[in-house]
Amino acid sequence: MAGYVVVGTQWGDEGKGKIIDVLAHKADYVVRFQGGNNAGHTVVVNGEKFVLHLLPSGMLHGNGKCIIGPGVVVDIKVLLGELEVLEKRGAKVDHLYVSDRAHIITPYHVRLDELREEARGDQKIGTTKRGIGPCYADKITRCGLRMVDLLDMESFEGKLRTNLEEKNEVFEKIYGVEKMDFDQMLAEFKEYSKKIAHRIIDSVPEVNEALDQDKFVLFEGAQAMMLDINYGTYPYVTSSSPTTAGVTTGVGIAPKKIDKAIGVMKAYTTRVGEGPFVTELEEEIGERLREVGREYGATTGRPRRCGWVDLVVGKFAVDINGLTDVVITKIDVLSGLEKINICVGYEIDGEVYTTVPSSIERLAKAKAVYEELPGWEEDITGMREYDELPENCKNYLKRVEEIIGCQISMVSVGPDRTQNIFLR
Ligand code: 2SA
Ligand code: GDP
Ligand code: MG
Repeated sequence: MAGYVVVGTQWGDEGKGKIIDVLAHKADYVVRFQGGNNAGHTVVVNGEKFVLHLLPSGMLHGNGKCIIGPGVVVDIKVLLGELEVLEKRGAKVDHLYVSDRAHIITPYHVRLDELREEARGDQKIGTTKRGIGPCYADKITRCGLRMVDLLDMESFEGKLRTNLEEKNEVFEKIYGVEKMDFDQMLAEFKEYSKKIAHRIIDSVPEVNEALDQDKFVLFEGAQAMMLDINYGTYPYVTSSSPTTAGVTTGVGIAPKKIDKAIGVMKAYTTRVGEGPFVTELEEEIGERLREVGREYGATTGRPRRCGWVDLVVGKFAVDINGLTDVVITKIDVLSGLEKINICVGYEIDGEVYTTVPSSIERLAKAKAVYEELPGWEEDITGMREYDELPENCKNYLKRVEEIIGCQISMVSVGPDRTQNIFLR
């Protein structure tokens, strides 16, 4: 046991939350490394549903420590709200810590996200409007506020004042909206500081030491490969690196400390937000996938766009993340379909490619090249052994494995933490 990473291989919502929860019962640490409360990770325990946004999906086990790592952006109000809700529902919450290096999402980031999206009109990204992009932008332009700043409110006050003065200029002059009030914002942060200070830690030495002692540390990815700032469908991406590479900078560990890279892949594809989606199905089957798979945003409630599984994307995710294992989820949603398509190439201007182009204009032109596989009728949600699965379901899994070139080690056949088939 050592460092395991769980990442999304498509456009998010593959069921990472469920898989992390399944693995977390043995974990000494569960650590988030990027993103923020744009994430919506669902965990179902004995029929009871929990949706976690900032809290790591290992929270519900309560044995290991859960850490919101240095690479995450934190909306403290949301974090305190989530802790309160979880505590009210009877869960343990004292094992949650936040890195002192994590950046803080402020109300002006949220407002900027909303205003920019509005201003882009039909060019909008389709963000979750949680302030994620503006917060990461301030981090990179070196004017961000970090959790450690909350431990010294005097210097925090000065930094907040400078930042808000600049943002207020933007609000007034560019967007023609009212300024935000400094005193009120500072008072809010003073309250937050009192409530959160005891959870702020320097997680870097602790996590490194845990890995050196062969403890089991689980790194939890949010969003996914195709939303990656460098390799996703730019600009229709999120503002962080949801890949295994993001773990090294987002937690402060060396690449050699990652022993397993697990990619979660939904048996079909969904996307929420704008941007090209080659295998999208707008007609009846897309609608069926959305209804049977209950494909609605776990944070915003937006209906997710649905389509066939895209193995050009799958192979890309295996390569970029160096995946050692793939977990296939929601394969139960495909039961009852007579034929199942898997996308094995993109046809662009008469040529067939098996790689993802960097240009979204070219990607938008791509037509999916499909291989058609026979479906199965059986309800597989109660199955727990590979041998019980219908032959056509096994064939689907074998074919996916062959094309992406990575072993499938687990198959999820329902939302509950017990609905799994372990292959290896
Ligand atoms: P942002 O808010 O700046 O990160 O948005 C940029 C793009 O990233 C997408 N994005 C997501 N895609 C899928 N799931 C996400 N989490 C929620 C969920 C989403 C929801 O679990 O369902 O509830 O709507 C997530 N977070 C960000 C986003 O759609 C933009 O395309
Ligand atoms: P995440 O963002 O990757 O954690 O995924 P979400 O929680 O946003 O979306 C996945 C949805 O599918 C949630 O509602 C889960 O409860 C559900 N789910 C996860 N695995 C399975 C599965 O194998 N079968 C079915 N039917 N639902 C699943
Ligand atoms: Mg989600």
